[in-house]
Amino acid sequence: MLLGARTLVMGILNVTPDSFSDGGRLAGADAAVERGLALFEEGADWVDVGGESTRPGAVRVSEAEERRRVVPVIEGLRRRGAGPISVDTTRAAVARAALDAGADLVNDVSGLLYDPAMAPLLAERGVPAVLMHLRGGFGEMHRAPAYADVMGEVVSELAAALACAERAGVRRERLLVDPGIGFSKTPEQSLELLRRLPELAALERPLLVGPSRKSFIGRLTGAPVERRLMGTAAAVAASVLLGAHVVRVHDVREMAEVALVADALRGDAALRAA
Ligand code: PMM
Repeated sequence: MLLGARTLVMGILNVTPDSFSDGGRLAGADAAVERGLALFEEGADWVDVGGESTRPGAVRVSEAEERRRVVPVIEGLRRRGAGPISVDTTRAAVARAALDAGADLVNDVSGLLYDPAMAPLLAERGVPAVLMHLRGGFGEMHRAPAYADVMGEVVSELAAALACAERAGVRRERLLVDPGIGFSKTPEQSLELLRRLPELAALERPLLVGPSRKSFIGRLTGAPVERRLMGTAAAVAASVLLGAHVVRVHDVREMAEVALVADALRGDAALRAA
């Protein structure tokens, strides 16, 4: 995957009962595969498959259930020749099963915090991974702790996650970082992170940003989650202009256009180092 030539669009494929609730499990997996193929058609450079909701108030699913949700979908997408695919999980066993099923990379929203087996797995398999910033355990990730300097602390905690990965034998070149918009941050803190995105360049890793439909947009516009397209477009444009290499979005067709225009406005797309 070429990082740096232009901003990549990561399409979100949430395989949770509330996303594909019609029919039984197989019908659900088939529908999810079709949706994933549609995301690629719409212009996704890669698709992120997740089997555990991290929305506020979500309860943990069992490891077996999470695996049962994502593996058939990844296998199905692979059978149809689609990729690259990431698995959105904090559990090493789920990541391993997803990689065995054909996933190319791992997206860990806990930045290696939740499962001590994740870093060794990434080292063993030699796959790229996204390390996202959050604080607190699964039930606490949407509580905003006190930060004296939110971006300063996100940078130093992501630096610690990168160091943890390297100690386990993961090559730094394989890692991307993500400030975790909306995760253990207030809407104001999410906005501050977006505004101060260039500071993450200090980590010298490609930057992934996930503002899509998040509550900081709702707080500003008053729009419910299904009407946050334009707010998302503004946040995606700003992210690209401020240095994102990848944007994680639900509305792929629209945000691919936003990213294209923002890339052209920035004008240095071809020159950016990954
Ligand atoms: N946000 C969500 C889930 N996974 N992964 C990364 N790397 N960055 C994010 O911002 C992120 C994520 C929650 O959003 P969703 O429930 O709308 O998918």
